[in-house]
Amino acid sequence: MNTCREQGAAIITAMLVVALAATAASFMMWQNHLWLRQVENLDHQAQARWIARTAIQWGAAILNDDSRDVDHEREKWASNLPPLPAEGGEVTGFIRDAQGLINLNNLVRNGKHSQSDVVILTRLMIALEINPGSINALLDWMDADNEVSYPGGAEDIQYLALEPPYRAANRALEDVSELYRVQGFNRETILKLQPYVTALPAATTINVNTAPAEVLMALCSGLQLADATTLIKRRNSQAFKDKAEFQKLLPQGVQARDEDYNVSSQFFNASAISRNGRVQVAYQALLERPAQGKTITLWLKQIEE
Ligand SMILES: [Ca+2]
Ligand SMILES: [Ca+2]
Repeated sequence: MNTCREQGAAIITAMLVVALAATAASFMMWQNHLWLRQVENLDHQAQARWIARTAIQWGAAILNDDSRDVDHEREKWASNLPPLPAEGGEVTGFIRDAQGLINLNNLVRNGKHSQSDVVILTRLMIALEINPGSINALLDWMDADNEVSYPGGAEDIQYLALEPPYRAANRALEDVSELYRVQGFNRETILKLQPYVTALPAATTINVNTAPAEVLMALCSGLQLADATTLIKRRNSQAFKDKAEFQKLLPQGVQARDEDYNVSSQFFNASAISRNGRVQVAYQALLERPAQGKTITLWLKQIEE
């Protein structure tokens, strides 16, 4: 009996050992497979990043070759890059004129509030049905001093009372998303504003060859939507070649301040999306094309998807 029991135990032990060995082997295979996939993903990610960055550099090269006197949406830089095969994946991208938008950093010039830019942003906010009262808080956020502009302004004293407390930036905006920290702006107003505003590292003019109707209406006092649409139709068939031509086409009584607009641009936003294997990456960049010399990348960031 004892021998039979011992034999049975030995068989069960042997079966257990075999089962354990099989489990260990399949675990090791699974780990190997996982490791290989991770290596492959990292490789695809590196490739996709490199290709997206190259596409943005390619965009900068197109801007270098473009005529700088006039910039409009029928030029080569403005056409979307169709999905192109690249290193086993594909890449696509586009460039948009950053000066078709209202530059919020124009509001404070040389440390001082710029009333003409306040007027432009006020017109935009009223058209978008946003209370323009929060503009004073934005001026305070960017101006160098700590004196509150009334009404609606806010400096350290207001922000330090919040939980968690923080201070006013007292410098130009780095990104439009910074508005979330400015008193009076909320998600709803920022989402409404975002298609029409930008934050550029220098004071800029609005390019009337690329600005949407809402921005043209904010730029020109008395311009109605129908007039803005007519101007856009005209520039779609023939871009405004200079400021005098744009001025001449404005309806009677409508005015734009000469210092506030132009027909060309210096700042552009470039985007590239690249796919490689299972990986997709997206990059955004701000490009500056000076009056002379090559286009430079002011910042480049990977966008989380
Ligand atoms: Ca051009
Ligand atoms: Ca301030």
